[in-house]
Amino acid sequence: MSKRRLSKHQLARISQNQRKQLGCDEADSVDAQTSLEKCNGRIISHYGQHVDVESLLDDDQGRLIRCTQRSNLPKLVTGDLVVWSEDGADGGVILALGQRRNFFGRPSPEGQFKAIAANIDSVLIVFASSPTPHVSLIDRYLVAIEQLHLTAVLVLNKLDLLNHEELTELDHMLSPYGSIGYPLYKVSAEDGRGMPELEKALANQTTILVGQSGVGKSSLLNKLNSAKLADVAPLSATWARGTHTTTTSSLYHMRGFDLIDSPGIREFGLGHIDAKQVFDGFIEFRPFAGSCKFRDCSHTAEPDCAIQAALEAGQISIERVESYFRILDSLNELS
Ligand SMILES: Nc1nc2c(ncn2[C@@H]2O[C@H](COP(=O)(O)OP(=O)(O)OP(=O)(O)O)[C@@H](O)[C@H]2O)c(=O)[nH]1
Ligand SMILES: [Mg+2]
Ligand SMILES: [Zn+2]
Repeated sequence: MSKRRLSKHQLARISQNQRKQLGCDEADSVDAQTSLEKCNGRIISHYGQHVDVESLLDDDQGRLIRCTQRSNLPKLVTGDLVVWSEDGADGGVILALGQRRNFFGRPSPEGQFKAIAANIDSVLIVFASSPTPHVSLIDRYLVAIEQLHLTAVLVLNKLDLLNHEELTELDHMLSPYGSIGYPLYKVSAEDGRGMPELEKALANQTTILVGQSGVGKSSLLNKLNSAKLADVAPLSATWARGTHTTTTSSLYHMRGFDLIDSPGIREFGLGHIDAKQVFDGFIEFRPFAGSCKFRDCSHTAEPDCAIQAALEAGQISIERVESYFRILDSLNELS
């Protein structure tokens, strides 16, 4: 945070100049997303009423400014490009939101979609042997990621904790994902195993780390950096669950890539997604879409079902088909 002390008069002048330079006068409509050339900052962290913005101005690159936002703007998230200006009191105010290339998010408990991060290239789904991984959670993430046209990468962390038998069991659980074509990295944030390969995959990208609390998202972030960046805490002894240590999504500049650490979740709802989108989210099913005898085939007991035929032919896995039906059932429970 800047400790520069400027007089109110100086700050007002700078602010006025910035607005002129950015072609953003007071009367501009800030409801619409502004073109990216006008943006002079990026949100790197979000704290309730405030956001931390890093300056993208040539003579001010990287300076952090704590900003409030104009009330007519939508909810801003980490990674958003914005137009900001000094507020006359050592902080700033966000005037406009730059066009979002994309975003990642999930529904709030009330079922409304809530963006978590914007302008990202890929989503790293992190899981580990403890807390226990669930195929249905991975598949829910994949459906949401596919629906948003983002790239998914799977990361099995805490490899150092696994004996041969446990690793074989997890390999079995993960084998369908490799066949479908999702990249999978097996790593340890503890002893560094697999980290160079993972780091290579992150080059020149902005990636968000997601997953259950306690799987080691912040530990991976720290391991990929030479100094500690984010707090890490042990799992609760009673439940072997994470303790929700990270409470806000924050963007970090790493060596040749950006990472966004996000708060761990307990479950990932798909309240914002319909049955067709669930089907499309199982990308290996897509070649068979529209090939069933009946247009409204439920892929359960109808004759000449292309999904059942693909399953019998070993083209899709039973685990994924079961997971698909479990997710559909959970949508029906919600409605
Ligand atoms: N043995 C082992 N422990 C790990 C590894 N990665 C993380 N841990 C431990 O797992 C616990 C949770 O790690 P965090 O990095 O805080 O997990 P997180 O996913 O960021 O959790 P939230 O911020 O709550 O979402 C800590 O005690 C870490 O030291 C690993 O590769 N091996
Ligand atoms: Mg964390
Ligand atoms: Zn069918």
